[in-house]
Amino acid sequence: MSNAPFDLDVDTLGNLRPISKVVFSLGSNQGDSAEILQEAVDFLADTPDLMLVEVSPVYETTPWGEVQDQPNFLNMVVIAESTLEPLTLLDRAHAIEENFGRERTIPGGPRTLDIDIIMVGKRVSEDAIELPHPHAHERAFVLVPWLDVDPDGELEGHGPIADLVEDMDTDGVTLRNDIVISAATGF
Ligand code: PH2
Ligand code: MG
Ligand code: MG
Repeated sequence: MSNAPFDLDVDTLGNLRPISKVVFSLGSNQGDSAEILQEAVDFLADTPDLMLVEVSPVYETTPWGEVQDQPNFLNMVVIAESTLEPLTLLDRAHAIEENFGRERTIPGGPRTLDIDIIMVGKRVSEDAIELPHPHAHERAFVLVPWLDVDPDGELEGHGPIADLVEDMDTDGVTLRNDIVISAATGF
């Protein structure tokens, strides 16, 4: 995917807001995770002023971080174009999580659905959301599926995804091509 249209991260068209490339990471390790991911993608696709561009394959991934004693996750990445502000995108992500009964008990613990905003164009740290996501560059479960659908992609502040993946341990990240998530991409 070329980065060309997303370089237009300025308001050149009067009242129209700039279109940004948005990268979401989705994860689930509770409930029917494959079904939850499909429905989450549908909810993202139904969001006004947000158009899906790419939906990655699904990976089964071993738990990353402090909480190791929990089931494997299913993870995937969705790339979109949007004129929405990062905090509006975050509100929408939280609303979709809540629809699946997401509970915020153990940080980094098991969840029915997690939607993380990895990047919004070239935007950096906003009030209530750190951009790009502070851990994205070190998480194979984010970068491996992202690379699949955006081989020329770059993580703002960290460089090409391909280089980051090449230098990282991807052992715990396994393609699940038996799970197919579909999306009307609009293209
Ligand atoms: N999410 C976390 C913590 N650890 N590990 C994997 N494999 N996948 C996740 O989505 C994940 C995690 C916190 O959001
Ligand atoms: Mg997360
Ligand atoms: Mg989250």
